[in-house]
Amino acid sequence: MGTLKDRFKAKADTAAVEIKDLLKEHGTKVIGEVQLSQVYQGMRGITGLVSETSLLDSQEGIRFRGYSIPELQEKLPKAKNGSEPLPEGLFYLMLIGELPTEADVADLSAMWQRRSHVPNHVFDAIDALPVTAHPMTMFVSAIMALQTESNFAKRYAEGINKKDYWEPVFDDAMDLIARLPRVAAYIYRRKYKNNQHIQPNGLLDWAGNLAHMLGFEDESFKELMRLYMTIHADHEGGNVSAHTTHLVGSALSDPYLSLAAGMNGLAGPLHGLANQEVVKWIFEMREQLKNESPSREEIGEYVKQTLNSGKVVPGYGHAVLRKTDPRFTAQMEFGKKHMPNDPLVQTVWNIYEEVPPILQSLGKIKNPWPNVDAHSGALLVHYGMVEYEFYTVLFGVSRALGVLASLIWDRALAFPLERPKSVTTELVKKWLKGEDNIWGE
Ligand code: NMX
Ligand code: MLT
Repeated sequence: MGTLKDRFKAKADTAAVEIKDLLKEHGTKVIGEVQLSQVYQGMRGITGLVSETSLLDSQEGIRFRGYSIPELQEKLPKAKNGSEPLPEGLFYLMLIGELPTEADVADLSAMWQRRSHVPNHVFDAIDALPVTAHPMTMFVSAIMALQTESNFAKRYAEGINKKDYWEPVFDDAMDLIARLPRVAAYIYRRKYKNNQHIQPNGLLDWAGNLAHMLGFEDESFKELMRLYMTIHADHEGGNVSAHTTHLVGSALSDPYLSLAAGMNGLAGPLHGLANQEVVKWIFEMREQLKNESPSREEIGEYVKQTLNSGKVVPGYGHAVLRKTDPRFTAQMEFGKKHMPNDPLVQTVWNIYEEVPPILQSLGKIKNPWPNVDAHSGALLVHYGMVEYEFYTVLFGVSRALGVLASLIWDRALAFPLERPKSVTTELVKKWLKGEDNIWGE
């Protein structure tokens, strides 16, 4: 069967020929219309990207290479005595397009273990920041410090042939994924655990080892990390972190530069930072009400107060989804199994009852349902990880799986520099008066 790299190369070569033929025959087909408002409103609904690793349906939610989250939970290999999927398996699926065997997943775990060494200067770079710096600032700085290790940057400087770009990108992606858990755990232990670090355990799987290095030995926390790292990994290509990684990679910026850019996008409160915002918002509600278990009526009043002060309700709404996010549901199921009586988790479920009708009543919000971030923090708090500013780093470690698998595909398929056209309002006004023909009318 060959190495993972060989398997990927065979898949990519076949796909490249298929795409070439497809474009030769159908390349001039028109796939849609663009309205002026879409150009001003975040390009919603404009298809402009190809991303092979996953596809989002507004009603159904995410499918990774055709598999829904419950299907992944059923079909992907698990840890010994575990019941959640191993994220190694999801990465294999996203990269190769086929379900892995137990042996494929064990090989990937071993490969990431072998590549997991983090050079000292990366820890020095983190240490150079004040301990008060946000964990995402530390995370992005560490990824940038790791860039000294880029195979792609070295090979490009030596004059690599463009048909071989994918190969050092593959190696950089593997190295990065292997190293991120150590980096994340270092940030957590430095900032919150008095700089008391925990050495990796070479016998554990990638997510289990992350849990261990963070300092959580509870078996069900390890299971949570496996589920968490699986469900946050990818959300098709247009979300801010995936799109940014892809865009920056299209300039042939190496995977370290590209991922750091994507992670800067993930650090925004409308994207991945929403997970910290949710728990912060609930803690503030409990503080204001002096009540650990607010009633549904109290929650409703607090939601209205949030909206009246011109703020968003964190964890609710989505640019594409129009139903409850299946990633929320998967976490709710985990909560029901492992911690049904936890007061914070129950509050998250009460918020789920209370928020959608209120948002719906405003008439302008396209999706009143919860997204992935509405639930994740409460599960972490249950195990004692109360430091909510750290949560987006966990999201980032997981998101690296999807965006880096995609980046390998981008280079293997020789996708070009991304450079859409922009216009000025002045030009739009001229076009509307018939004084300019920019859109051919
Ligand atoms: N609370 C209050 N207002 C909202 C919310 C919300 N949760 N969601 C959307 N709106 C508002 C939005 O701000 C906009 O208002 P205005 O016309 O005054 O500018 C209006 O409703 C229409 O927005 P939509 O078209 O429904 O949503 P859009 O696609 O622009 O934005 C989000 C999507 C996700 C940015 C938005 O729903 C939001 O801000 N949600 C809260 C933050 C959040 O949970 N983000 C995490 C997303 C998932 N992730 O991990 O990335
Ligand atoms: C994500 O996981 O990237 C978010 O749900 C945002 C998105 O898909 O736009």
